Formats: sequence, structure tokens, C-alpha cells
Amino acid sequence: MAQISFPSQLKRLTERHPKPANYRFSYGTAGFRTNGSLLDSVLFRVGVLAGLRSKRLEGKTVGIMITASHNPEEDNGVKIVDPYGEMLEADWEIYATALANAPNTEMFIGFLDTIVCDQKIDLFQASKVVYARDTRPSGLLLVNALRDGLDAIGAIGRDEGICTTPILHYIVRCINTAGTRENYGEASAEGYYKKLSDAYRVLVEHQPTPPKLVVDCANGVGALALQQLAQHLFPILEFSSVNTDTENSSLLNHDCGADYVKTRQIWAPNVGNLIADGERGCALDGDADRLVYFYRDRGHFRLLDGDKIAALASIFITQLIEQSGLDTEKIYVGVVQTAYANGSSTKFYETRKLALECVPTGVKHLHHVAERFPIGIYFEANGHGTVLFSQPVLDAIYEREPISPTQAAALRYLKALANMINQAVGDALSDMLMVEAILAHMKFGPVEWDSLYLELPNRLVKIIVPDRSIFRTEDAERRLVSPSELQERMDDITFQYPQGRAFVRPSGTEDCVRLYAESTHRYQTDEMAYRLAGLIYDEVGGDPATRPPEFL
Ligand code: 16G
Ligand code: MG
Repeated sequence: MAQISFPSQLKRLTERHPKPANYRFSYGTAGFRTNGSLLDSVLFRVGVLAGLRSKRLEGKTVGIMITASHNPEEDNGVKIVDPYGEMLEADWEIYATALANAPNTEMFIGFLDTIVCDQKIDLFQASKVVYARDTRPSGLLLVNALRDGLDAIGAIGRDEGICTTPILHYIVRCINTAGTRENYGEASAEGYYKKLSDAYRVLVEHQPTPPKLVVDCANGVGALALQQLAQHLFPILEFSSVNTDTENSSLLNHDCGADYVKTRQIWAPNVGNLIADGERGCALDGDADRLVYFYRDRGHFRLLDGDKIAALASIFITQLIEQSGLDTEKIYVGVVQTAYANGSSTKFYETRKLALECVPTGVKHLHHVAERFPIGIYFEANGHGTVLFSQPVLDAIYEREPISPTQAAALRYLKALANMINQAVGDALSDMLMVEAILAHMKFGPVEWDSLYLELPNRLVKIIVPDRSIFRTEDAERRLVSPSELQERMDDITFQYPQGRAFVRPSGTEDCVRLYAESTHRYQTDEMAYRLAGLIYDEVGGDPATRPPEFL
């Protein structure tokens, strides 16, 4: 029974949002995510938890984003954003999972009681939560459940309506830094468009206007944001946006967007015809926090993924630091990747002697490690990523007195980059402007960009196994520790292929394991992937019905 006296409405409102029986929710790498019709109780409970989080943080504003990113329309999800726009602290993910799974009101309130005691939360402390949703129709009802959660704990809510995930993160950071030294920006979508476009204008001040950029908006919220941003950027950057239908929700992420292009490595059906030879385009995902580029090379589709974006950013920023006269011993770029980073991209940094770290999959892992570098560049190959400028670097950039026009320009561009690149989270629109500005400065077309390094052919295989929890990894997911000896047997295969590398890890978002394989030649990589997948099926006995025919 509860020891703490919660607001009287808590019990009554909890009863209105019962948990579906026999369903287990889990706060994974991207928050809660499942079919939207199952999430009413989760949204209510997340609202209560976010209110508590804000109280715990002395009334700082916490964010909530309702989205299922690149998933199909019928899914939805929710994640909590901490005050500086970063992902929720790991301990609280455990609370979120426990609360979401409490089978009844009494146990829910009992768990709340434990959290309040553990965290020594003052329930009389005021609390504030800002929330937004993507374009999914289920979002509207879920917002109502969320509002009940906020009312139940007495938190003040601020509704940002429909906006991209990175804009919500931006707004959270702006609210909490207002009046402080950082003062991140004006806490509104309009403030975001203005901040990004003003910085872009500085960056391209002496550059010619590039050809129109084709942007595949995944029929998601990015289409609405791009339309607004385009008005601020006209005429220095113009877009040909495609897959912008946010009215017909069944089209969301359907045969389009960043995930489609990255996983299939082909043109989205209505995009290829818009891109002539040598021209570039890009794709956002359903909530606009992922970006990949592509171009046509003598008729063929070529992908420029998160690894290539990171490589481009690393050379440009390193160049600016050198030109600026700043102390390169103290101010340098470090890069954070995951096991999915192409082996050639890893070599690219090794040969340039850039600091490099590999961490487990998921933005929160990359972000935290990138924060340790003076300038931390992190990208997942799938297109999540950003560049973080540490406070000492920003201080140095602002304090440095240039002694030549080259130094002055480099410092101006570094300041503009730090303003334009979303410091809270990976952001497709902000990353897109970064790429465009860098291509303009370096006089690069997509072909020159692509030739920074030659990617090793790779293959990703989704394997449905009876119990993915038996797969445990170490060394940033690059090696299996369980099932025992499976890694050794995989090694026996990968060693037979030139530059062969492969790993298998349990998915954090789906009930499957994922196998990644790369080697020097396409046909060998495919063969290696098929052999490895076959080995895994044999080892753990996947359901034959789910086993792709090539692995039988
Ligand atoms: C989530 C993560 C993404 C990661 C992906 C891996 C965030 C915001 N998103 O979408 O970074 O690449 O999961 O999915 O952290 P998987 O575990 O199913 O392979
Ligand atoms: Mg996303």
C-alpha cells in the first residue's frame, strides 16, 4: 500500500487507463514502441513518470516525444527527453519499464511510492513537461492519455503539437538553458528554423547556390518541417521534396524514407526518376532524426550513409581547426561509431590518426562517448548522428582573436557550425544543412564525397530465433559471449574471407537477432553471410517457417 500521499486524482485517473492484460512493455533503445492501440496506459504512466522526473530535477522541464520513427503507420511509441535534450537516464528506463508493466492501479501506485522514496522526490515541487507527436493518427488519442498522466501528478504540460523529434529535443534544451550562459535558443519551432537558417547563411556566404536538393520526407513530419525551413532558406538553398503526403497516414515510411533506402540500398520508387547522373538527394525517416544521402553514378544507385556523413564532417572540421589558429593539441575531433560502421570507414580515421571509439548500438551510447571529446562526431551507419562541441571548445572559438582573414573565416564557420548542428540529438534537417554547407565549401559533388573511401560490400540479415535473450555480446557488440562457442565457429567462417568481419547481436527493438557481415567482394560477402546465418539457425533452432529459403 502507498505510504506517500499522492494527489487524490491519481488513483481515479489511473483507473481510466488500464494496462492491457498479458502484454509486456519494455523501454528499449528508443523508448516504448509497439502497435499504437496498445499504448494508452503506457502514455498515461509515462506522463506520471515524466512529472516525477521533473520534480526530481527541481522543476526543470522534461520532454516527451510520441513517435514510432521509421516503423509502419499502425505502430507508435514514446520516449522521455532529459533537460538538455539528451535521452532519459538509464536508471529511469528501469522505472519506466516497471511502471508500464504494473498489472493494476494498486501496484502502479506502489511502484510510484518506491520511486518517490528511492529518489527522495518532493511531491510539492512544481514540475513541467513539454510534449509533441509525429503525424501518426494514433498520436491524438495518446496525447489525451499523456495529459491525464500529467494531471494525475500535477505537472504542467506544454503541447508543441506535431513536430519532428529533434525539434522537440531542441525546445527542451532551449527551455532549460534560457537565462543561463548557454542560452541555447528561442524555445519554439520557429526559433529552430531561424537558428539553423541564419547559421547556414553564414556558412555559405561566399559559395554559389547548389542545384535543388531532392529530399525524400518518408511521408512523415519531416515534410512539414522542411516546408517551413525551406521558407527561411530561400533562395540560397532550394528543395525538391518528395513523399510529403502526411494526410494519408498509410503512406508513412511506406516504400520510402531513410530506413527503406539504407536497408535495401535501392532507389525509393518515386525518387530515382528525379535524380540525374551525378546528382544527389537525401532521405529522412518518419520523425526526421535520421538522414542518408544517395546519388546516381553512371545510372546506378549509390548510398552515402551515416559513415560517409561522419567522414565528410571530420575532414571539414579538422581543416577549419587547422586554419583557425586554435591549439590543435587541445581542440581536435574524435569520432564515435558502432560495430555497424563499415570497415573502410574505420580505416579512414585510423590512417588520419583521428581519435576513434566503438560503442554499442543506440544513440544514447554514442552521444555520451562523443561528449568526452573536444569535438565529438558520432554517426550510426543508419544515419542517426550529430557533432557535439564541448564548452571549452566553444569558449576557445569565441575568445580567439584572429590574426589573418583565413583565421577569421575559419572561426566564423566553426561558430556557425556549432549553432547549426543540433547539440541535443541527431537531427536529419540540421545534418542535411551541414552536408550541404561542407559540399559547397569543399567544392565536392557526390562523387568526390563518395570517394573519401571505398566501402566494403556488406550484408545485414535479420534472423528470427526462439529466444534472442540467449545472445549476449561484449566488445561493443562485436563478439558473442553466449551461446558459448558460437563466436569461435563464426570466426572459423569469417577468417576464410579477405577482410572478413561479422557479428551478431540481439535487436533492441524487434524480436530477432541481426547479423552483419562484410568482406572485400560482394559475392563472397553474400556467401559468408548465408553461411553464418545458416550456422546460427542450426545452433539455436529458428522456426523453419521464418527461415529465409536461401538458408534452408
Ligand atoms: C533504435 C535506436 C537506433 C538504433 C536502432 C537499432 C535511438 C534513438 N534509436 O532505433 O539508434 O540504431 O534502434 O535497432 O537510439 P535494433 O536494436 O533493432 O537493431
Ligand atoms: Mg527516427
